[in-house]
Amino acid sequence: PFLENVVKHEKFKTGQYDTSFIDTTPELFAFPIRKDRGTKMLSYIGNVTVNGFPGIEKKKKPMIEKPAIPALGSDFRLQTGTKQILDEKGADGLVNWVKEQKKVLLTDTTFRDAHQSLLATRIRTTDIMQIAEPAAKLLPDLFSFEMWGGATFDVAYRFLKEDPWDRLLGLREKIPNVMFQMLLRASNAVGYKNYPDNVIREFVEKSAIAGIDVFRIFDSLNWVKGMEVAIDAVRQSGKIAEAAICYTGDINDPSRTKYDINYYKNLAKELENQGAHILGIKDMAGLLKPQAAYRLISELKETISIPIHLHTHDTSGNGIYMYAKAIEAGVDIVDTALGAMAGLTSQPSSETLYYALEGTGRQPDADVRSLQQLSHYWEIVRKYYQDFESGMISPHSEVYEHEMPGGQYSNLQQQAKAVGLGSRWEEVKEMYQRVNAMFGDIVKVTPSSKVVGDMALFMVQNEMTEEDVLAKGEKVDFPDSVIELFEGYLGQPHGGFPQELQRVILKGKAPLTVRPGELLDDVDFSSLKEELFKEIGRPVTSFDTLAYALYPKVFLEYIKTREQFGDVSNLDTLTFLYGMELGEEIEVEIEKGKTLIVKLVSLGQPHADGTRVVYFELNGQPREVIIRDES
Ligand code: 3PY
Ligand code: ZN
Repeated sequence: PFLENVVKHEKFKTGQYDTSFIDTTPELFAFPIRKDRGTKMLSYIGNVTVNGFPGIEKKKKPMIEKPAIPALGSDFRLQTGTKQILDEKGADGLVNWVKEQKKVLLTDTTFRDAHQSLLATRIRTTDIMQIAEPAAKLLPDLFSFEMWGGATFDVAYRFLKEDPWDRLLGLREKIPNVMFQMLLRASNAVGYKNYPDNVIREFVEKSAIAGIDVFRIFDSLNWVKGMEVAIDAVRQSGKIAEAAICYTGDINDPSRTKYDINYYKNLAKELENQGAHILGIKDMAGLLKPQAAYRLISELKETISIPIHLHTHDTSGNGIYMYAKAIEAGVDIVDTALGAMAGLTSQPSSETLYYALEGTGRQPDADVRSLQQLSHYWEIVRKYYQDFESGMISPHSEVYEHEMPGGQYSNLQQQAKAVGLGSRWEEVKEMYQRVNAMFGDIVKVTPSSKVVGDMALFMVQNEMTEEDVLAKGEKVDFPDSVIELFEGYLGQPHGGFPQELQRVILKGKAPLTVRPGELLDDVDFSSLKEELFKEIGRPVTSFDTLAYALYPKVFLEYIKTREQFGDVSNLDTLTFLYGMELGEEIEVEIEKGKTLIVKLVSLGQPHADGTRVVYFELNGQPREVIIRDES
C-alpha cells in the first residue's frame, strides 16, 4: 500500500517531488483500514478502563463539556505573517524587519512551554489541531508560535503514544502564516544527553524541512562551545538561529557574584559573534526581577546589535511587571501564553500584558478579543488534563530560593510521586536548592536541572546530607545522570566543578575536558534506517530514524504499543486518559468521514489467569476484547 500511495500521489505523478517527499507527505502512510483496527482500538479503551493511565490515580471519568471553537466565517481570510517575511526575505531580512518594529512582538507558547510547565507536557496533538486554524486566523501578528521541542518530543512517543513529527507537519498545514519556533537543547537536541554532531545536524535539517523556522538553542550550562554545532546547523538550514543565554542568580544581588552583569554581557557578545540571528534570554525559572530586567536589557542593547527575545516563567507572579520593565528598556520580543494556560509556572498571560502596556507606545499588535476567544477554548481543554496539574494554585515567591525551572516543577513532582516521595515534596524542593549549592551553583535547565533533581530525590530517599555525600560517597552508587554531569558529558560549568565532590563522584575516573561531541562517532543513518526497518517491518522515514537515534528504547516501545492498539491519536482525550464508563457511548472519527460508535456494555470478572473480558458494541455489533487486569 505504501508504494501504491507514492505512485498515486499528485506530487509524484506530476514530478514535483524531491528527497523530502516521503518525509513531508504523511498521507503516503495512510493505508486502507485493516480489519483489526476496531479491535485494537477497543483493546486500548478496555485496557485503560481496567488498568488506568500511567500517572493518573484511578477514578471516575470526569464529564467535561466540549470546548467552543471560535466560529470564523469562510470569508474570514487568513492574513500573511512572519512566515512569509522569512520565506521572502530570508533570515537576515526577517531580523531587519524585527529591528524596524516599534511595538513589542509576541511569541505564543501555549502549544509548548505553557503545557510543559503546567501539565507535564501532556497536551495531545488532537487538542492542539482543533484550535490551530482559528489561532492562525486570529493571531496573524505574532512573531511565532512556540509549538515543538523541549520535552514535547519524547513525551509524545512515551506517554501520548503519538508521533511528534505528525504534530509538526499537521500544524504547519493549518498555520501557514506565522513562524514556528522550537526549543533545542543544543548538543542534547530534544533529549537529556549529548548526541554525536551529525545527529544534531540531521535533526536540525529535518526539523527545518518539516516546518520549524526559529530554533531557540541553549546549553544547559551556558557553555558556548556546546552550542556551536547547533548554531551552525541552523544557519546552514536558512532558518533563524536564536541562541539563548539561560538566566540564573540575580545580577542586582551583590552577594551573587558568580553570575553578574558582565557574565551575561560577555556571553551575549560571544553568541552574537558565533552567528546568532537573535539573542534569546531564557529565564527558565522566572528569576529575573523587574529592575534587574531593565538593567540587563538596557546593558545588552548597548553590547550587541541583534534583536533580543525574552522568555520567562511567571512562578513568582512578577512576570508582567518584569516584562513591562524589559519592554521599557527595549526588548524586541517576549514569550506569553493565552490566559487560560498562563501564569504560575507557565508564561505570563498575553491578554494581561496587552492591557498592562496600554499607553506605553509599545503595546503589541494583537486583538485582545481574539486572544480571549482562544483562551476560552483552553479553559475547557485544560480540565481534561486536571490530573497532571502540579497543585500550585498561587504565586510562589520561593522560586527565587529553589530556582527550579517552570518546566521542571510539575515533572519532578511526578518523578517524586513515582518513587514514593509524593508526600515529601517540600523536602525534595529544599534539597534541590542544597544540591545546587553543593554542585557549585550551576545553571539549572534541562538536562542539568534534571541532574540536580535526580540527586535531590536520591538524597531524600537515602536520607543523605551533603556531609554524607563527601564522607561516604566513595561507596555510594550515585544516579547515572550525576556521574555523567561530573564526567563532563553535559559540558563545562562556569567556574568548573567542585573538585573534591567530583573526585568522590567519579571514584578516580578522569573527567572530559573537551566537547563531548568531538569524542562521539557519527551515526551511520543509512544502516540505522535498515536496522530499524528490520526491527519494525514497515517503511521507515528519516523522521523515524532520527527518533530511533535519539530515543531507541522509547521509539521501539511506541511502535510496539501502536502494533498492539493501533493509532490512538483520534480518541478524545477523556477516553484516552480514563477509558469509558459502563453504558457510555462515544464516537471516534478514525479518519475523515469515517466514524465509529463505541459503547461499553460490561466488564467481566477477572479470571484465574488475571484476564478479563470487556464487552463493547462497535457500530451496534457486539465485540469483546480480553484484557490483562494489572491492578
Ligand atoms: C526544556 O528544555 O524542555 C525547557 O523547557 C527548559 O526550560
Ligand atoms: Zn521555559
